[in-house]
Formats: sequence, C-alpha cells, structure tokens
Amino acid sequence: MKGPVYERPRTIENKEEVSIDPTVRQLLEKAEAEGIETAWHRLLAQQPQCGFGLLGICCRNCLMGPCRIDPFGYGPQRGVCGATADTIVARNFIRMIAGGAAAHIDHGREIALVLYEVATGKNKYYKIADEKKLIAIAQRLGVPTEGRDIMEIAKDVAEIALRDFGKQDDEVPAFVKAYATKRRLELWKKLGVLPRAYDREVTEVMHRTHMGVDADPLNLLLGGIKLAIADGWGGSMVATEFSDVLFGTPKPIKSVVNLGVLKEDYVNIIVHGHIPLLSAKVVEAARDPELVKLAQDLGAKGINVVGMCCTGIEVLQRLGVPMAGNMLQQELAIVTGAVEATVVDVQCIMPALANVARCYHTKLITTIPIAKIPGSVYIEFTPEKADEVAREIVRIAVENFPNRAKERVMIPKEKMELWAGFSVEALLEHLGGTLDPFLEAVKRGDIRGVVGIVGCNNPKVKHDYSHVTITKELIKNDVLVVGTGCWATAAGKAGLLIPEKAAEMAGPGLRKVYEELKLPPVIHMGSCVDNSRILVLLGAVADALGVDINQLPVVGSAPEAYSEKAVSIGTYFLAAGVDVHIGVIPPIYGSDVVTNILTKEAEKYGLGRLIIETDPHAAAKIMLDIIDEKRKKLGI
Ligand code: BF8
Ligand code: SF4
Repeated sequence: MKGPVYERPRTIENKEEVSIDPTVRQLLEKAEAEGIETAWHRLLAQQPQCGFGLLGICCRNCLMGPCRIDPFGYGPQRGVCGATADTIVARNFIRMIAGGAAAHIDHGREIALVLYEVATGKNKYYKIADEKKLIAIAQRLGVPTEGRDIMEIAKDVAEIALRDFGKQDDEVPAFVKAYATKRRLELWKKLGVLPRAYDREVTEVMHRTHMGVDADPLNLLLGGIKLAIADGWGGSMVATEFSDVLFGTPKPIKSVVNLGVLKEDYVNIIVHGHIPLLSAKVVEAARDPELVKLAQDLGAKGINVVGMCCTGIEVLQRLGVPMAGNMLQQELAIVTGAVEATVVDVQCIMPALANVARCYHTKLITTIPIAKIPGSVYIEFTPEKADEVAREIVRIAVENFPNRAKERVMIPKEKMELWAGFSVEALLEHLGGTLDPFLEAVKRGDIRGVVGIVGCNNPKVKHDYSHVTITKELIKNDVLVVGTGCWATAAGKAGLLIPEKAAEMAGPGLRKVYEELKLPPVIHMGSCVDNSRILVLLGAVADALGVDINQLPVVGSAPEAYSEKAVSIGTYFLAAGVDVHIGVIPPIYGSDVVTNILTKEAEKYGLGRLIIETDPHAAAKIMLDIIDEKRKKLGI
C-alpha cells in the first residue's frame, strides 16, 4: 500500500516575489540547480502553517496538554487546566519576550564581564578603547571620576552594571534609573512595571506563565512589559554602552554592503552572530602578517573578513568592515561557493547553515558552549584566550582556501556604498554639540517626525521590500528614519545610506535639513542591541522639549520582524510610549482581550500602541497620520 509521499519543495516558482535584492534571486537559482534548500523552500514545506499557532491559542506549558482553543467556538474554549484563549495568548506572548530579552541580557552580561576583567587586569586581550565614553557612563551612574585612575572607574562601573543582573533587592537597576527619563520612571512605578534585576524578570516571566500561576491577561502583559524594560534600558543598554567603551563609540564611517563584498581571489571569512568580542578579534587576526602570508602562499591575494547580521554591524560601525548581508542572506552567502569559513557566535544563526556548508568546502565554525550546531566545527571561544582562538579560526579558514572548487564559485557583483556609525554621541557632534538645530528643524516642520525602523528579515515577507518601501515613503514625506539591525543592512543595499542619494529621494524639508545640517535623511544607528541608542536619543529629545516621550512625533516599526528579540524590542518601545508598527502578524489574534490591550488600551496607560499592518504603503500612511496627530497635540 502506498501512503502519501512527502515531496520536498525544490523550486520557488517566482523568484521575483521573494526578494527585491537581485543577489537573492541569482543565488536561489544556483542553490536550486545544486539541490540546496533555503529558508524560503522550508517555509513552503511548512505550508499550511498551524492555524492555532498563528493565532497564539495553543499551549504546551504542561504535560496535561498540549491544549488548543477552538477559535470558531465549536470546540473546547479552555485548556485542561481551564486556561482561556486570553490567558494562553498572553502567556505565549510574554514567553516570547522572555526569549528575546534573555538573549540581549546574556549579551550585555558577556560584555560587562569582560569590562570587569579588563578593569581588574585579568584580561589583557581587550582594553578601554574609549575613556571619554567610560567617564560619561560613570557620571550618569554617579561614580566619582575626578582624579581617579581609569581602571578604577571602569571597575566601579562594571561592578554596578553586573550587580543589576542578579541583585535580590527590589530597587530599580542602576542602569535603568540612570538612562530612563524621570517621567517614564514615574509612569512605570504607577503601572507597577519597574524592573528589579534583569535575570529576575526573565525568571519571573517563566514562573508566572507556568500552569496555575498568572491567568490574568492584563497582568501577564504588564509582566512582559516589565521584562522588556529590563532589556531595553538594562541588558541591551549595557551591551551597547560597554561595547563602546571596549571597542570605541561609533563615528560616521563609510563601507560597502551586499554579497558583492566577497572576493574571488581572497580567503573569505564571514563573521555572523551578535557579540563583538569574537568578530572584532577575527578581524584583528586576519590582519596578522603571518596569516596573510600563509594565505598568499596558498594562492590567495589576502584575507577578506566580511560581516553578517548584527556582529557584522558591530565591526562595520567601528572598523568599517564590509557587510555581506542580512539574516536571509546567511545561507546564500555560502551558496556563492567562495566562503572559506562562516564563524558564528549566538543568535539568528540558522542550524541549516551546516547543511549548506556541507555542500561546499565552507567550514561552519561554532564557538560558544550554548550554541553548537551538528555538522559544524566547534572551536570554543572564551575572552580569556581571545587572540589565540581568533588566530586558530582564521588559520583554519586560510588553510581551507585550496579546497575551494573554483568552477562552482559565483559571487554576485552587487554591492553598495553605505555610511554607518551614527551613535548618539556622533549625531550630537555632527549637530555642533547640541540638539537645538535638530529640534528647530522639527518645530519648523522640515523634519515632520522620526520613525525608528528595526529588526529582521522574515521569509513570510518579500525580503527587504517592506523595509525599503516604508523608508522611501517616509523620507519622501519628510520623516527622518533612524534604525538598526537587518533593516539597516536592507537600507544600505538599497542605497538609502548614501546621504546624497537619500536626500534626492527625500521631501523638500529633509533635503533642506541635509543641506543645512548635513544630517542624512536615513541614519544607521547600529546593531539590534543598539536600539538602546534610540531610547537614549528619545529621552534626550523629550527632556529637551520638556515633554514625555509618548508626546513626540515618533513611531517605531519592525516591518519584517521574525525574532523573539524583535518582540522584546517592540515591547520596550511600547513601554517608552512609542507606537510600534509590525509588518508580520504576531500570534495574538486568538484573543480579543490581548489584541485590544496591545493595539488600543495601551495608550490609555501612557504606553505605545501596537499597529499591525502587513502592507508597507498602508503602514507608512498610518505612521504619517500618527506623527501629524502628535504634532498637532504638541502645537507644532
Ligand atoms: O539582532 S535584526 S534577524 S540579526 S534579530 Fe537577527 Fe533580527 Fe537581524 Fe541581529 Ni536583530
Ligand atoms: Fe493545557 Fe493548561 Fe497545561 Fe497549557 S497549562 S498545556 S492550557 S493544561
């Protein structure tokens, strides 16, 4: 007897439909010709995706389940324990926040531990690269700086930061208190969402979502918001601030983006993941004359390190390292056949990379104990032996060069110039040391408002299309766009991070601002943890105007979000009082109560509202309306 046979999707019918980036179409053709599947093929294989999952109404939180609620009302309306759709959706939503926030918090911890070790002389591989930034952080935290040794200041600052992760008292973490605005802190106190220790908030969300604890959807969501605050003003803030101390605060820097940065006659190494502790060292090791010579002896012209995802952005914005692409290009980069090694740490690394790498000579090198991938080469990276490990990794890549099958190499020619590195400090310096010219431009209406666009790629959305469409639409209407992460890479590939080019596409107001202040219409503010830079900027602008952040003509957007981190980021922007657009349907429609709280009632509490809109044109229109409404209320 013959049962139904599962046919693996081998072709994407219309490749124009999956991405606006020509490299994707070219390499999808190559992948299919060579029998390799990508995320797009696997998404097809998953169709139809589970309707209960899409609505957020399935629960696997205990062994009495799994349970699911019938959205049409014919079947069960409660899980075995009695949880309703509202409880289940809210629990699932804040567990996503826990996943995302935990990733950022762990990232922040890694960096803070290294700063502490540098300060106490235990780690010689890293250094205080930006004393000025360290002193600015110390002053915010109330650490004395006058006449003190820089290492002593660093130790105090690192200790305070580290304490915030695991302390047991109920005080607001020192970082959150030092970086959030007074108005927001007061509001959060009133709402009962002031976080305590970062780890504790993650634990608490896992606890309260256990069977038989919190069943109240509003209370659950407030718990999620509390954790997201601990991420934005805590974990992510520490990651950004201390990365600036250890690696330098970004300044505007020119580089190149897209897969055309791979070089046919060089050893190509991709650094992929998130934490700059590793990527910065790989970049350094690749400049080692001995390893360069080895590459040349093996027939290459040299060693070419390029970035992927946020760790790529970390070394782009500080060192100008070229950027190979964003999240959905990670498999395709290997399909070029020209990559000797993809070196990864944590987050957004598809396990599928091992399968793709196996079809070429590429070595997938995993490095972190919590992120092993079957089929990869595992070389453990620890900051205590950073230089040795980085050199070993580069050596493995170099020695792999002769294994490249030249006839299978196809590097797309597309690459685009871009400017990155707009930290808050750099922006202020750019404006002459004060926000005033910027605020004046906002008041005059030359800058109608600001939208922060963040986040990922998601194969459910035409790759880069929503990012680029929304950005173009907004700047055409004089809305300044700032952003981070895979949006920034998409914007860069589309030429939107070339200031003159963006100015040509912008409306008359932004063009004037560009001519007068040299402020580009589209601004790259860094990696995903660097969304904390946007929080700092928002706080500074609100304070300068003497208003709360929720009054500013500002909107957030995550047009192609995929990650739990994006859910946490979106939520901390809601906590900041910013309305946030998401271009992918989040799993909340199974509960009217949760949907209503997030999309409507949140405003009543002084928080931002969630805007769900998959059409980028419609989304841009909604954002413009919000901006105009807020301007009107502000009387500008
Ligand atoms: O932290 S934007 S796909 S790479 S999660 Fe991942 Fe999303 Fe990209 Fe960086 Ni952020
Ligand atoms: Fe089912 Fe309740 Fe257990 Fe969830 S917690 S699986 S709804 S019994």
